[in-house]
Amino acid sequence: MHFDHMNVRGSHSQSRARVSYSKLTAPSNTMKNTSTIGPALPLAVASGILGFAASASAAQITVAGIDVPAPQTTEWKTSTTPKTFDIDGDNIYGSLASINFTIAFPGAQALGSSTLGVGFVGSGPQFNQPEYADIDKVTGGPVDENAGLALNTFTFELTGTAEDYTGKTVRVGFMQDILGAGEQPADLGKTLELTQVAGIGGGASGIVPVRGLAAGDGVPEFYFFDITGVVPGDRFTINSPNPVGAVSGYISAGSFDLIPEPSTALALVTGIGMLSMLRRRG
Ligand SMILES: [Ca+2]
Ligand SMILES: [Ca+2]
Repeated sequence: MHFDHMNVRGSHSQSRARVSYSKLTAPSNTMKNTSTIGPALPLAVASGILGFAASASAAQITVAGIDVPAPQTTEWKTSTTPKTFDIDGDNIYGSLASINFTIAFPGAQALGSSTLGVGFVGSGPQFNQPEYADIDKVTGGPVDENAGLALNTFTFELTGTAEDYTGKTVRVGFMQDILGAGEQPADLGKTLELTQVAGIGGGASGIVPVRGLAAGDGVPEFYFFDITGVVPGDRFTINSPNPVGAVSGYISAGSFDLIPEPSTALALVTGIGMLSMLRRRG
């Protein structure tokens, strides 16, 4: 476990963070936040009840892909748009669960649930403004809705049974660059880091620069992370600290896909190989 993100977090002053916060949260005359995504059940159901097998191995977090561009990001729910980083076979990001902050969280399960899915543990304050980027509705494209966001941080729990995760990889993606034109020049110096915060293990992805720390252009990108060795009840936090002199860090829409067991993937690769051999013969 390491705490590099805390160094980044500590590199700005409280006063700057406060200024940044007000920039990002300037009220809109035309739209108000109607709701905030929250836990499906009271937190009394929270972890600590589950007994984890001491022999289970710790979850591992790796970076799968960064700066994955439009249109596959904005059209994340449109299956006819090719998806470079979706390998569960349906060409849709977020087949297991998806969240668009302030709007909906299909696939959400109660914390501690034995049903496969994702539990909402907590997030920074959530916002949605009319000038934010248009993305496919979280409940299904191609109809669009505004991308919402959570300031700085979002923590989730992976729910289900041990069998649900054995030998599999959970691929999680989070959008960036959804702010309106007025905030894009200051949407720079951003980073993301995914860290395990509860359960077995305490790994981290390492710090991922967003757009190479460059300013935004309002065309959203996805940042993907892979988690292996999951034990139900494991919790993870995606952090985007406040950079100095810029608008606040934020997490926008998130996708969760469960990648089939390696044996299945291998069979697919083998099948493709055989197809190409047949083509060469034909
Ligand atoms: Ca998928
Ligand atoms: Ca962009």
